[in-house]
Amino acid sequence: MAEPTLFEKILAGDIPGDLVYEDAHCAAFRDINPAAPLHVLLVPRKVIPKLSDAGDDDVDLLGHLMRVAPRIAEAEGYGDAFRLVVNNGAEAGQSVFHLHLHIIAGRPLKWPPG
Ligand code: IU
Repeated sequence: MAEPTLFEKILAGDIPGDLVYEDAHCAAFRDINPAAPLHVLLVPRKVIPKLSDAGDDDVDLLGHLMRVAPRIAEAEGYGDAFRLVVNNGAEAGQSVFHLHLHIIAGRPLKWPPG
């Protein structure tokens, strides 16, 4: 068995996390180092290290995440303006290798991102 990822431990309650959403397929918790007034990480329970590792079998799961993310933003009061970010790979800024969507909102968001 592989060592559980940090996010598996948070989802399992083994490490404290501020959960805002959970269902059978994914869960979301507040980022420990928020980049905006709303900064939630939406994480599939299935460990896919990064988006480019997802396979055709994961299409339903990925679609589910894209359906859940706006609902979380809405529930948090930011349904009209939020940003989703997936960092894929260390050079793109990924530091935790368990696929996650950043849901960011609550301040003006510049384009292009840095
Ligand atoms: P990244 O896309 O892999 O870089 O995002 C990882 C995020 O996980 C990052 O925004 C961290 O602040 C966040 N995080 C966390 O919420 N709790 C933790 O214990 C650790 C990182 I370590």
